[in-house]
Amino acid sequence: MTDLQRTATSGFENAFGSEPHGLWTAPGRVNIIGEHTDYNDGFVFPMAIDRRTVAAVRRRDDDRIRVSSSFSPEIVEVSVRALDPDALHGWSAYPLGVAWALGQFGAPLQEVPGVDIYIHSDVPVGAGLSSSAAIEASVAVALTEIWHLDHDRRTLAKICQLAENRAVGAPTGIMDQSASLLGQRDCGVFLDCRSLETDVIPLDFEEHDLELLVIDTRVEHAHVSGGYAARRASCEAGAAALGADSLRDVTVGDLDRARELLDDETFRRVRHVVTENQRVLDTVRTLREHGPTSIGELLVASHASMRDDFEISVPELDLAVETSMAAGAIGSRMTGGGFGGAAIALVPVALASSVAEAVTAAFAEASFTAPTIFPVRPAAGATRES
Ligand code: GAF
Repeated sequence: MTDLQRTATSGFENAFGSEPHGLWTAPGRVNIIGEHTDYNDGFVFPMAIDRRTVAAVRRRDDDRIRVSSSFSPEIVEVSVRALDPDALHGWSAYPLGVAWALGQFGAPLQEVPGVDIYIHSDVPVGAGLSSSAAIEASVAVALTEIWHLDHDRRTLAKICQLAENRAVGAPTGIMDQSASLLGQRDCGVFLDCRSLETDVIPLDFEEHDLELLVIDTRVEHAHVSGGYAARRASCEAGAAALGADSLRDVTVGDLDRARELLDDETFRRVRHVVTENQRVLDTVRTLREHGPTSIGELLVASHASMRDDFEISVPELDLAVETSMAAGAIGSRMTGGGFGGAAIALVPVALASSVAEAVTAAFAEASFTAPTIFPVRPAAGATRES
């Protein structure tokens, strides 16, 4: 048993006074490339990371569902029969939202037994590494098993997304939940967010003497309000003005026409999504043909597009990218929804410490909060551990 699993087990015992029946875990993710393309029916290429959330769960004999966690000692209790997405608040909206959303996809909530759930995680919260999707996915796989449901992973991703959209109130796409549920060790998940077809692509960083660093700027972000929803609205307005169902149907060749039809800001939002979709396809092709050392320019171009056209970067993220590139990274970009959170830097192993030192020094020089920098590996998706 890992330390994480041991802590989750003892946390469960302290909160509920008995042993869990099982431990289910799900990873956070970094997105290699394809940002704000998921809710535009586009392409994304994330990977699950070796930071995980544990859901320790025990089936009950009544209809109660109780949740507690290591980041909030309160126990929230409701009846499974009375789950209501409008009545859920705070962190418990994630696990309870998943239970509710399973009901929307056919789980007989009037009959299933209650459960006690304790959540413990080493996915940093607010860093843009999908700590929320990791909670959702760990609870989704646990309840699927305990309630004898029969959903495949793609359906579970939709269920988790529904929980996030409806119970938490964040208008996110399906990328994070898909990465957490479909990730595989040493691979990235290439996902077509329209068809939900996936292809698992090897990310053999080690073989190429590469390491993927996460640079957590510690500028916290949230997607329930503000910029994320505004960007989504701009994309929808842009697609409508161009007569397209979604920006997936707009190509690089349509951009001249888009420039004439749209106001400057909407045009730049559209151009980011359209060119980002193309960069995802180019990244996957380049990886297949030439391996990970060749994707750096695409990562940097993606960051520039988010900084200049989509305007979701912050000075800390720009500094992390610029400094890591100057210190020898092969590629670097902000990852996730933006407005804070983390950047990734793909670096030769031999330069990993000097890149990290250079970024830390540059942050100190700029009087920014010290970043947290750590390597991540492509990891397996949600699973039962014991
Ligand atoms: C967040 C969202 F949750 C994802 O759905 C995705 O839109 C991402 O931001 C941006 O690519 O992580």
